Amino acid sequence: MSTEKTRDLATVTTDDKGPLTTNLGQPIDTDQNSLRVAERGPTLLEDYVLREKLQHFDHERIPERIVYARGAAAHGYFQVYESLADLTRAKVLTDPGLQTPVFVRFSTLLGARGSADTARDVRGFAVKMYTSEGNWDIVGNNIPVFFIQDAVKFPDLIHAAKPEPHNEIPQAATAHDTFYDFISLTPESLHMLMWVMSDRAIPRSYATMEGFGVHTFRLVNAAGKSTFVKFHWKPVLGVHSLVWDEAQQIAGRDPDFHRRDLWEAIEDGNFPEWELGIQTLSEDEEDRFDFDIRDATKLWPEELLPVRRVGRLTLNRNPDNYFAETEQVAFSTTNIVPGIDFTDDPLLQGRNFSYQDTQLSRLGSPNFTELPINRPICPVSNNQRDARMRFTINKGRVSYTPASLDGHSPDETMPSRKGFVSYPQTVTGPKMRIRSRRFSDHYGQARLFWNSMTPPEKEHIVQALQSELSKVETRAVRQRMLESLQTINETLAAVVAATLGETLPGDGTLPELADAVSPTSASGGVSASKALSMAGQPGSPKARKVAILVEAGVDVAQVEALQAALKAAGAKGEIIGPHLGTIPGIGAADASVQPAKTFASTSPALYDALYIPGGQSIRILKKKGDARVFVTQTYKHGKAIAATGEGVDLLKAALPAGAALDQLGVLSERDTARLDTATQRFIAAIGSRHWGRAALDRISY
Ligand code: HDE
Repeated sequence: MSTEKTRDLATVTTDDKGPLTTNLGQPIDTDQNSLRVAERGPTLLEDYVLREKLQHFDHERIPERIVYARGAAAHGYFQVYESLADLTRAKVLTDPGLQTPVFVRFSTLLGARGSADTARDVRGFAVKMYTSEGNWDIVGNNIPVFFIQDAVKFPDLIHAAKPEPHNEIPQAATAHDTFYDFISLTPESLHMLMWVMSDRAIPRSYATMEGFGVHTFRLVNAAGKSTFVKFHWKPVLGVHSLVWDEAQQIAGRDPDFHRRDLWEAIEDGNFPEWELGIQTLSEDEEDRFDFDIRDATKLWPEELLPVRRVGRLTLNRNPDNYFAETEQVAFSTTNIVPGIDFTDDPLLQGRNFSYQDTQLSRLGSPNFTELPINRPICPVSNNQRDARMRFTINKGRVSYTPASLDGHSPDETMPSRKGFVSYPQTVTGPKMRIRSRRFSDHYGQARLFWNSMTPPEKEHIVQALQSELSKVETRAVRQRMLESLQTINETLAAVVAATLGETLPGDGTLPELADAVSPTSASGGVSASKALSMAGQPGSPKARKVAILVEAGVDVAQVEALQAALKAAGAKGEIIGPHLGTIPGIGAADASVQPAKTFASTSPALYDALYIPGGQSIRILKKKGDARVFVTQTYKHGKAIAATGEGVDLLKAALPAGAALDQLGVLSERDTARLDTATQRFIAAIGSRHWGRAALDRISY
């Protein structure tokens, strides 16, 4: 007698091997044709195979996220360096021997699911840690402050920022009237606006972004002592960005730029890494600053409260299935573990309601917590039952408490005090719909951010504002925005005003951006903070991509030498030629290269640096507009360029007189005997941008 093998109820993954079946396991003869009467007759209603397949397809989409719809994610782990038991009793932060599994989803706030990765926007940085005490989510951003102070304004902010409702234009962009109408009437948003106009809003990759928990949280230790905390993720590769012109080109050339980069970095073994940082403030220091620590439009200057690096997050595995994992993952600020708690930040309080609510509408049932990507790694035990798509088969008849049947389980953790216990904060006072007076300084930290920028960073902010506000059609809104900018810095406002055809009081000469600083307030007395600037970040070649231009007659040895050196440094060279297949070169007999891309399939915007190897190829490349554009665009975007041997001729021919040569990341080495040192200098230059080159539009051709 044979018994059917008992089905493993926990099985949730499949590689779809074996015979083709229906969703209920019935083997199917074929699904290439539907069931019909004779060869040319009508299809039969009886065809359950067809109906099941179409019905499943018809329901394949779930509503995209209202915000942060466009995203990409990866698996990894988190490990704390040393026990933080003095601050918290959370196991994930107290056991250095523990590798806690994590799933991290990066996203853009505004665009729809199919929008371009490189839009100017805040990036979501949502971390789910599957700890032994339940899931802990830090649902953060790559910008440390938010647009608004109170959750009740969130729908207004998002309605104003999303495409305008009458024509759904523009997609994934803040450059339109309703956004600036709202911003110009909401001064609390100006600090975040400065960040969004800066290069932070166009990151080079997810691996080169900082992450922030934004709100002030609490850490609570075993003795019940609470310490205020801000969470930071510091990228090991440093913070790096694109430039605006480049980001816009990438949006067309490769809208998947960031998700592709994340995917490829992990497949190549270049695992993205961040250190967890904490800034802490003791309970009795709550009122130490001239701003309220519960105000999410304020950061804590690192000069006052340095960031302590306490652990490391590594992303080392791509998801197997985008929908099942990245699309169905459900984050929530309420996913916290014993040892971590909330504060009365009014934005956080509203979020604590919103996330669970949104999952019900997206995922359709409170059982979304049972989906593989959402369920915790520790046991779940309570008296909750039923609802749509229940996966767990609870045994026994007790689904209530108190109960005496079935051994009366699960037990509350109260007697042991080992479970989550809310911090017993004292709260008194009348109920009122009011904003705290300690939240009222909206300009001080916007000025702090502006003051902290280097001249090129200031220039980029100005260019972004000029570009955005030029697209605002209503003059009154543009003028109101200029008034807002004036409250941050007069020079900033004047330079933007000039592009908008407006003049501000003054003698009409445009002031120097470099000297534009403003008095700060609400910043604990700090007037400029190095931590806010992206200058001086580590510039690693790891995971960077270099374009190598070839044509027939290229010196293959030069190409191979660079490829090998790049590989050793964790970077990648991509050969770009006139066609795919084999390009004959010079060197050993049969020397040749195989391009991965052609000028038709790629663009200089997609690379971190450019290499022009020597050879007879240069004679052809010099005559090619595409090759010259590669040089000028790479130069314009501040990226490293190296030319060796005859390659120097193309470099000189393409760059106009007055362009930087042999300085600021532009390197030429005619003597091929010195290839090695040239290569090493080049590789050292590809992980950073080189500002200070004379801009092409200020050079005469
Ligand atoms: Fe969110 N936010 N948010 N948010 N948020 C969502 O939840 C919301 C806010 C953030 O990769 C939604 O599952 C309200 C701040 C990220 O899946 C929704 C308020 C910060 C993600 C929601 C805020 C964030 C979300 C939409 C004002 C930075 C994507 C889909 C009180 C600290 C997570 C979803 C992912 C997603 C509500 C403000 C970050 C609707 C009401 C501040 C990274 O629930």
